[in-house]
Amino acid sequence: MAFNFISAQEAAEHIKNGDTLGLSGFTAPGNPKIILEAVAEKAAKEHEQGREFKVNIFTGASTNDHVDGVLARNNAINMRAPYQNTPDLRKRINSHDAHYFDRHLSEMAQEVRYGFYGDIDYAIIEAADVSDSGEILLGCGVGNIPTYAPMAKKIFIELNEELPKSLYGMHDIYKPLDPPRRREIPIYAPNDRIGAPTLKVDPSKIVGIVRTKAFDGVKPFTQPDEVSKRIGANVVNFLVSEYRKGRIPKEFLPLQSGVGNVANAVLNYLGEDKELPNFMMYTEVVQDSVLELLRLGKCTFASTCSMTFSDQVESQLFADLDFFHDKILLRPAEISNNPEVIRRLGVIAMNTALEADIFGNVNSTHVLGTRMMNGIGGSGDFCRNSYISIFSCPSITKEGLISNIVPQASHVDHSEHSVDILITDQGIADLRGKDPVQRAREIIDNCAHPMYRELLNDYLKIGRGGQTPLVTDAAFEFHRAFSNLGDMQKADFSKFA
Ligand code: 0RQ
Repeated sequence: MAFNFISAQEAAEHIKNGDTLGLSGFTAPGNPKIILEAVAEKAAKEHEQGREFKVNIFTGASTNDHVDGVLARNNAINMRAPYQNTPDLRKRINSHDAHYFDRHLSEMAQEVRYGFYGDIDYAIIEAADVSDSGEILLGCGVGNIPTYAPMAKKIFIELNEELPKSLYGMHDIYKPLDPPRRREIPIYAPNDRIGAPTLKVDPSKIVGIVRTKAFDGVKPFTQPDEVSKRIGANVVNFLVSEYRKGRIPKEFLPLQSGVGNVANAVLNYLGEDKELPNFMMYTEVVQDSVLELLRLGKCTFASTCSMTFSDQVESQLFADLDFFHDKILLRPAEISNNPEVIRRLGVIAMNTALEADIFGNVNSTHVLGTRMMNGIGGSGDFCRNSYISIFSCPSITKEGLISNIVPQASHVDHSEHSVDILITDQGIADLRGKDPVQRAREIIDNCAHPMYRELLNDYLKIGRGGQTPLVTDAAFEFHRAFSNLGDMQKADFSKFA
């Protein structure tokens, strides 16, 4: 079939106010890069004319400035799911200009298929290659496109000439059957391949192909700071101690690691450790440190939804693709984050918290309980179903004006029932097998910053009984002190005694 090669502006002309767009990719990689910029330009022109223009955007996870950034600056997003991390969109979400619903990443595709969120008008897909019969070789992130593309009424492709065609074979495209006919997902080891190397779409739905040469634009990591290093060392010490006690099998277990500097620091420390055996990853994103671990053989295989490498590290990958080709497999989000598979494989989950409370509840999403930061992402998929669930965060933020350990989390994403281990720069709290008061002592003694320990103990002392000694009027005293006085150290529990 002969396809139409068109410009991004021509593609944008098709897209109307209120359309729902399903995009390929997961974090920056695999996202379309130029059509959404043209849609944002169109929105700006429509707004100048006094006309409404907003679209609904469904993705695999966060995107990049080419998508969420530019659309948000032009106030062109109505509904958005399931995850984002762009400052401009964050502002729109918190002012209700954009209606964001934050979903577990493993669930988004099936919920779209179940019809919960309406139709998909256009799928927009970044591709390394496309055949006449509609076989699409995807880029470095998959996300939910195996669901969005077949459901979409029409498809645009961004053919990215920077993506090597030798990516062929690194994708594993598989879509589960829906209830009541769903069968098991037949992954019994992280490197089991169950699907196809390409995404097959109906070629007659492809309205046009836009050529691009854009990189993902992922920034390299800065050197980990002292706090990240201490957290990283504590995570590795914990894993070594569990391994020595025989609580992790001899051949080790697959690891999942969230995003960010702390996660990168943890993986760097794992690379240096001589005691732990080589390991595999069953995760949703691999960052720069993982490429080095694969090169060294410390990590022997990574199943992921996205290769979230900085542009520099991505170039190294492409230059040495023969070596890495059989060591990384890119899967759809509902498979990379699949609860059934995570539970079966015994994945050790390592994610980051914004704050945790003394009873073990974790807030990953809402600053001071109200302002959306990013979203739950895959942290819930992994934490709830993992073999061991580890959350880490610094003990204090903003030079100590904020304690990341609080009497009561101001928003709960991961409850005390799903959080096994809490780690800060101060140390490790093992919450397994402990009741709420025992957990509180463990967290205050081992994870809270010394400058906040007394205040947290003051809160425990005013408890009026019950298994969880929550004091309703005092539970948010830390947050009140920060909001009203700019410093959680100004919390005062004497008035509640
Ligand atoms: O603010 O930007 O003004 O400096 O929050 O904090 O310490 O840089 O944290 O970048 O590692 O992100 C939980 C958000 C952590 C992330 C979260 C302020 C702090 C700073 C950021 P500034 P840090 P990180 C895999 C799994 C959920 C999704 C997930 C996340 C800013 O890890 O989105 O896990 N997780 N996905 O100063 C007020 C507090 C604060 C606070 C930090 N207690 N109160 N502000 N900050 N703690 C990936 C995917 O799912 C795709």
